[in-house]
Amino acid sequence: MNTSTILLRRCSRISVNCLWTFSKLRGVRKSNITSSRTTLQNSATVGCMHNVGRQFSSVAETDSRLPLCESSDKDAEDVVTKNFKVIKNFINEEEEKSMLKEAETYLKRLRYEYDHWDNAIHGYRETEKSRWNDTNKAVLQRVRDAAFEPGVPQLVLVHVLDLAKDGYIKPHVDSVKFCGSTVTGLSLLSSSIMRLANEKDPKQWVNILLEPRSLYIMTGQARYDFTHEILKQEESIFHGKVIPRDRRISIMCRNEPT
Ligand SMILES: O=C(O)CCC(=O)C(=O)O
Repeated sequence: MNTSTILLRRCSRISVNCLWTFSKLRGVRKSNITSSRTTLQNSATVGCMHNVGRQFSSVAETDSRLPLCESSDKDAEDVVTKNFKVIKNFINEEEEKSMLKEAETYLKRLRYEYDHWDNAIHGYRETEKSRWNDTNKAVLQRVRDAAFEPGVPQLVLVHVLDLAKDGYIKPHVDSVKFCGSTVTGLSLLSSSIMRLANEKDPKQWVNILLEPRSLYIMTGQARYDFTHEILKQEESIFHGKVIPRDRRISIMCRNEPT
């Protein structure tokens, strides 16, 4: 798969005019993408806080859960907590460095792109990789084992997306033509906030804090019925606190479309 397939995945169900270059991934990139195994340790299945009119009320929190998300309302939160999982510290710092090093060998040859044709991502460069060194292969296998049930056909290529400090991803749903029910991603380098919003009613939203070295697993309704985006620096506020954005690299695996 080359750059053209990534873009097509990203083309929005809504914005139909996808060029046949570089973007199958992001199916619905709307202007204005899990089956989760619960047995993994250190997994913080989003414990959420409603944020209505800046009155925070704690919901579904237990001592072992961190408030990794905030939401507009309970309905949105219910859907997302069932279909979106964050596993903190899925990889250690050494593994992070190793993934970065290998991704960087290719990324450094690319320029960050702005004003992209589909207006979907701002300030990014990306690639898809099938060959990884043995250390990183083992990490990716752990990712796949955590996200996909045994036997689920998966896309062989791993998507590497490098967002600059001022980069951001607009709301979209990954194309159902090019991507199956589950999207899983390792976040490297910088924290960021992923916002999921109900496609039919964007007032229903959930913000999820993605910390470096964490893994998210998005599936089902969160993948199909909610758009996802990575908030830009100016909007990167979580529970009233600024989450500084810096360069962020995500390493994503997906399953094949059904
Ligand atoms: O960077 C991420 O974690 C999400 C990327 C994304 O939304 C996409 O490639 O469609």
